[in-house]
Amino acid sequence: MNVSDSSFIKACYRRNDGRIPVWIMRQAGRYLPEYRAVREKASFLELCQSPDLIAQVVRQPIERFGFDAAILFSDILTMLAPMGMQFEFPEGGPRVQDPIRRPEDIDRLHDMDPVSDLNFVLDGIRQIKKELPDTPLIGFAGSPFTLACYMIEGMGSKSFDLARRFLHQYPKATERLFELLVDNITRYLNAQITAGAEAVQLFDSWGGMLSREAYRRWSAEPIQQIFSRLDFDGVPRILFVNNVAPYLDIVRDIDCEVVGVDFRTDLTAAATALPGKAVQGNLDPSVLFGEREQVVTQTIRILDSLDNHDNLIFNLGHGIQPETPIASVEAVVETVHNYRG
Ligand code: 1CP
Repeated sequence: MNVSDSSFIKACYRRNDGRIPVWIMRQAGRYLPEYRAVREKASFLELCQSPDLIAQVVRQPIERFGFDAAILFSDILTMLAPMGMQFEFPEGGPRVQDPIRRPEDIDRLHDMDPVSDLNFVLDGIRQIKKELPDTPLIGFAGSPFTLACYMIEGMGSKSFDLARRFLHQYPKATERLFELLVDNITRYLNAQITAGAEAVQLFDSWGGMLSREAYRRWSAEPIQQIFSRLDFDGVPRILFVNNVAPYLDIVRDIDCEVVGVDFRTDLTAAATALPGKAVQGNLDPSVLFGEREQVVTQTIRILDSLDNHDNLIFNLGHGIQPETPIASVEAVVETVHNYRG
């Protein structure tokens, strides 16, 4: 089958008349016993650098659940190392060495070349396409603001106060940092497309913490710059915003095919506010810890809430959590696939 005729790609372009496609964010990961088995033999960073292991873990959830799209296995931080910023992944999330705290800290960052610096990612993409030729493959990167959050804060945070302060303390340095991020993210995504990614998703995981004014300047504008510079003909551009509700009118004006909607946001309201775009979402990942009947009911509630299903890609409203019961994921996929077509 041609990937462009898949339900996922057709839904991205709002012309799917068959079965509703479903995939889930973080679908290759710690809730899967077969992923944990790979991780017993390789650290997370080793896994991210091995094209064979990348392809192996990308295939795992596709083979187990029959998801309609695959996502590259990597991390949003992967591209920072060749830009001059090292990091580790101890238990409990990423740790960046020497985070940016002052404008001069930006001086040691530089451009990277995806083809020479991140060839293991591009080889991973080529390997996935060899092993999964018929399943659409989503490449990805973090949004400039989300990457800046980790670069400044140095680790995950509830509110990323240091990052949000930096924007106002050092506006000129922030501009310099974001220009560097926009250029490098754009080249990275274009290299992923050239290697075989058939869709791309930007994860704006933490933009949803910004004021509307700051969101416009430091999330929406740089994202628009990236999207406008992608070689995207036939490659749908997906923007996931965690907590998109306050910014729907701003996101409406971003030129992309699909908006990923978080679980706090009403999917009907999002679909109405985003004419001409497909929507992806938005089951609360914690629902999967409930009884099967509840999982099915909540899945159907989301499906029933939309009049038009030609432009829907079913997903969770954020990443799946590590202890999630496998049976709940099966229930979601079965319910979505049996809903129509
Ligand atoms: O121990 C392990 O195996 C590592 C856990 C893990 C995994 C499986 C991390 C560390 N990253 C990943 C893979 C990953 N990360 C993928 C590919 C897998 C897939 O989707 O199937 C993707 C797309 C990401 C993207 C990512 N990394 C985001 C954006 C998505 C989101 O959840 O909002 C973010 C914010 C990160 C940073 C990160 N990397 C890892 C963790 C635990 C985190 C979050 C840290 C925090 O809470 O701030």
